[in-house]
Amino acid sequence: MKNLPTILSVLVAALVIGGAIVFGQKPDGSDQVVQNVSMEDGKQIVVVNAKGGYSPQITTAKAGVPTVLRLKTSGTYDCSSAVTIPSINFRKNLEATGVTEVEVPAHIAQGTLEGTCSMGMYNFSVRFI
Ligand SMILES: [Cu+2]
Repeated sequence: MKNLPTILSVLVAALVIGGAIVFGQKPDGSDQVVQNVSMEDGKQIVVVNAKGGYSPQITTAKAGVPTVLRLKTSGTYDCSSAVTIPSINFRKNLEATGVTEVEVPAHIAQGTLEGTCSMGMYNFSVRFI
């Protein structure tokens, strides 16, 4: 077991680096280091958190795939809970805490989908490439 200290130090390094990636996101969410795109039952799931703005602010996702935009709030009492996505005529006041799913059909999942708060001071975008 002479390699154990080496393995342990690699593990520690991985944890430190992993922690830096998870917590290294800039407050404005401009660095997309958090993996927020996944597949569920053949649909692409994009998670955007709404609280004091949107995070991540920019998401890159796959174009032409049926997509669900999952808007999550958690004690969100600021105006980022009032979401507008003009290109799909979506406008909703999200619950302060909850999950709202927005269907984005495959033919709409092209180019850039822009969302803003009702007053346009916060925004997020999903770039389908
Ligand atoms: Cu606002």
